[in-house]
Amino acid sequence: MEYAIIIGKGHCQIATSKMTKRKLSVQQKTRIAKNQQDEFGGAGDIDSTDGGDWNGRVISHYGQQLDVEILKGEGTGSIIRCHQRANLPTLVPGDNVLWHPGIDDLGIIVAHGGRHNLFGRPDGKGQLRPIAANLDYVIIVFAVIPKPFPNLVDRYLVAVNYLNLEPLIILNKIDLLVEESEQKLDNMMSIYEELGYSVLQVSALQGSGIKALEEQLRDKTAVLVGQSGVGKSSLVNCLGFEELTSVGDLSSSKNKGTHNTTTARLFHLRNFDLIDSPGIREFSLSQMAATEVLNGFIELKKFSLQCKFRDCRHKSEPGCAIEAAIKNGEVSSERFKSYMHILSSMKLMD
Ligand SMILES: Nc1nc2c(ncn2[C@@H]2O[C@H](COP(=O)(O)OP(=O)(O)OP(=O)(O)O)[C@@H](O)[C@H]2O)c(=O)[nH]1
Ligand SMILES: [Mg+2]
Ligand SMILES: [Zn+2]
Repeated sequence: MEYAIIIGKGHCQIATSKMTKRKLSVQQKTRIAKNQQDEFGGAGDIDSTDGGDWNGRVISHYGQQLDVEILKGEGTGSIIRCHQRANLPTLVPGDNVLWHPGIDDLGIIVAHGGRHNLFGRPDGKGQLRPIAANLDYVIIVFAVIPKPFPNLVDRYLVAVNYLNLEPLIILNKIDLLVEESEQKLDNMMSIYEELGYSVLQVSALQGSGIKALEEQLRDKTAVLVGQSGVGKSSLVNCLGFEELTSVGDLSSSKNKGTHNTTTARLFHLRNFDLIDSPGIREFSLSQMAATEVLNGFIELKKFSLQCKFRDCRHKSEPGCAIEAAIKNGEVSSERFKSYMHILSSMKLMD
């Protein structure tokens, strides 16, 4: 099954950065754009700006067009629809840009600011398909329902580690916990906690755990990722002052998400920014090397350095430190199985 992310279904509304309903007239947009151009002396043919002199931030990308928040001058805080110059890379929420007016009432993005980092997923050719940029955290969300898959969390952790990003793991919908699921999920959470990851349990519906999440996110920018239906958009609504985005019901037959969110979007919330993203079916790590997968399993990596043979495959070879660590309880056998599962799905195992 392929990882599914659908980009394209957009709306053409100009809204303020807080996503209230303030609309700009075409004349206002043109005037703002003209002033922006004067301020930057016409952007010419620049395609990358590292000096911090950008005047916009990408909020969302819809097919050929982008919503850009105006960061300087008249209209600051409003959002203008823009095209981007063809020579620029794919731009995503969180990207800083330099834009100026086009011939119609749309802006043109002529340059992008250097990125501190980028989260994305590998496409079929092993290229990173970007989702969000300039992040402090990647928030990996899973829920009591739909059924959580620890292997999916592990795949995200591998990707996050590979991209040098900071993960935050969230279990949502704890209001739906019953004794059996509670035991199972407690075990799962404690594995990640013991590895040193930040793990939070919340209910976007009832608000429990939300204060701790807010504390963790203060002054940060984070992207929400995870299966469809786990409550990413619900978390955005719960952490904002008003309903900012739509949520979708789970399918009644299978209790799975219905891929409600179709494009990533940045929201300014209380004192932090959250980027909502479309839910996924499967996170493929195609084309990643076996060592890069191992690096993302931090405890396995650590013990692998102590294996007797440098090329140990951790499959009953003599002196395998991972096997020993599983036996004496220092490494969770679930995590090891998950690692092997990823390798076999990537056909990296013989
Ligand atoms: N009981 C309960 N339901 C929740 C909670 N959070 C979200 N939901 C419900 O879960 C369903 C899916 O929520 P969404 O916020 O649309 O999920 P999503 O992760 O954004 O899904 P996609 O946009 O499809 O990726 C909705 O019916 C929400 O009302 C929660 O804390 N508790
Ligand atoms: Mg959503
Ligand atoms: Zn070994």
